[in-house]
Amino acid sequence: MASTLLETIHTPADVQRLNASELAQLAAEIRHRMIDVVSRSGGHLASSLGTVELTLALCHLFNPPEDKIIWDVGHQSYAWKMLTGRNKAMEQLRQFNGVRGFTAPEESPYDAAVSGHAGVALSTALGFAAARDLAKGNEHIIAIVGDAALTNGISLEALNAVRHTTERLILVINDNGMSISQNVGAFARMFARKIAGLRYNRIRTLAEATGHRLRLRGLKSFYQALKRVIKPLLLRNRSAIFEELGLRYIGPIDGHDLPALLEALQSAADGHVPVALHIATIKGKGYKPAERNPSKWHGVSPWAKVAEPLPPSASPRCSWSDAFGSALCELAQKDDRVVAITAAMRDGTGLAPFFKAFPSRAFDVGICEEHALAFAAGLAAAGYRPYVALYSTFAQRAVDCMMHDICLPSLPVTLCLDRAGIVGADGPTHHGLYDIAMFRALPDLAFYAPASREGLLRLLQQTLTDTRPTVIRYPRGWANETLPDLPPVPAETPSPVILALGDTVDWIAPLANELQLPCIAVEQIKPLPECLCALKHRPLITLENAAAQGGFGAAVAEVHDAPVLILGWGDRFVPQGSASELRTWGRLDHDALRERITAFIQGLSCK
Ligand SMILES: Cc1ncc(C[n+]2csc(CCOP(=O)(O)OP(=O)(O)O)c2C)c(N)n1
Repeated sequence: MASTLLETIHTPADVQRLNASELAQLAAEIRHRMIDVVSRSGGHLASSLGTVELTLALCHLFNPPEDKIIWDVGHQSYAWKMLTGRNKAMEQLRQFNGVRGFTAPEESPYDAAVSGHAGVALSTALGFAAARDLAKGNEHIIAIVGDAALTNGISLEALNAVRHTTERLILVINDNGMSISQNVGAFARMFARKIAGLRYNRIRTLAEATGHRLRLRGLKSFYQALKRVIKPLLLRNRSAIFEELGLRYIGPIDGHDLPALLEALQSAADGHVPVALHIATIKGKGYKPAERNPSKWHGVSPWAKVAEPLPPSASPRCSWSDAFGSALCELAQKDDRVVAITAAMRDGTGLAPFFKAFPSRAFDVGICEEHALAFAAGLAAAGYRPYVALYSTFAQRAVDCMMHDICLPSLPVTLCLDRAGIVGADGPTHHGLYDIAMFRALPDLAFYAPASREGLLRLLQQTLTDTRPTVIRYPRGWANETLPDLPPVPAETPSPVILALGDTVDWIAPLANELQLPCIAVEQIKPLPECLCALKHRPLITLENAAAQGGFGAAVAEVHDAPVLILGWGDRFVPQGSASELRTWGRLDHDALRERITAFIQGLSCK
């Protein structure tokens, strides 16, 4: 027997049968369940709390999976997952073999597109719309894009293309005024006037209602005058921009007012022009701590299990991001050419202290990774030393800017790649595994992977005197202060040598010591480390927290004369899970490494 209404919902058709009060009850149950699940699994809570009514309205009015609902980033899709057959499975949210924290077509036919990286939903929706139009189909195509994701270059390219691609598409702009932290830029300023817009809409509704009630003859013309004079003042250029782009603008609508949402979506669905439906929502809606501090509650670790505060550790550890942020502050203190750039990730990349200490030399460009690098090129050409901090996975967007705008003119820009390597529960869209393969082909680039906090500081220091473009990659998690002890390379025997790149020195140190295999912690990808010359005829074992194909080991094998065993992430997308689950899955845990290395060494002696 189902004890909640939510437990009786298996598909959107079940939502369609509910009346207004049942829908309100369901909204409350969804929020309750979401908070409960995330308290145990961790995840993106605040954004998903803000889209509960929108999700209910979409399920109530439309018929997915025939109608395509495409979520940008997808971190706001928890209610969607609950209403499309995955409520029970949410118990395993973000866990190994469990429900993904973003939409994933391989998980459910209701997830029309993969998501995780911002800015692509409108383009994908346009593709679905073009396909529908070609097939003379009738289904609805709806993209839901956050106010921050809307400012991404790909979103803007898609906006430019809407009108000449299709006549029927709904773009829902989910405007909560927030990226992960405060949204930035001209769009954010324009949207900030939504409050005024909401007020206008309330005055209009009141005027209409009063007119009906009193049957005042003059009120119609009063209302028209109100519309002529006040509406442009309050909404100013916001609706004009969308209408110039060929989309009918509806809004702003209170995104937590279900009847208003249903009416606006129905009106958007009935039209024969593309619609931009602008809704105002509250990030964290319904959970006071998240409403008060939506940035902190954007992505959270599980908190239910932590009954008491953890005891203070003897040696407080420092994350790679914090190590980077404080090192850059030191550099900026000494050298006023140093400037920092983030693409909407000032907290995640450890740059928050830099923004505080050097506000005029810190730039948040929004979710615009390509712009971040091309912008850095301009600053560098003008004599500054820009440090651009991006997550490895999001930097994939900007490879061309690195090649065309930075490496070709050889500008002293340092690209600092955080979360380089596996990231855990965020899964395949967020693992930073491809940067070595993508960037190492670029001529004139210096490319490093520090193995300790001390290494990161030294390499950052070095970039101040080096004039080459540089990439520095480091993983998610805690940074070692210094290197672990490793068996040295004996000069007299030609035994195989392990080259452990960056953070993998921690993975291999116990095994290298156990097998007494010589091991070198390598911090340099390009140019290749000088130690390779001395190891010329020795078999090598390379290890990297990156895709093996095209990575560091592949670079070594390209030039090395003796056999090379390349150990890294194999040629398949890595799922979500804890670091240890994933290392077992990828045959990179202690036992698998022992097996693979032993087999390699045995193979050598057979030759
Ligand atoms: C290309 C890219 N860069 C950065 C991120 C990291 N990121 C995840 S969510 C987010 C903010 C999204 O804000 P918005 O689009 O307004 O959606 P909301 O969370 O407010 O619903 C950012 C910057 C990303 N997912 N993709």
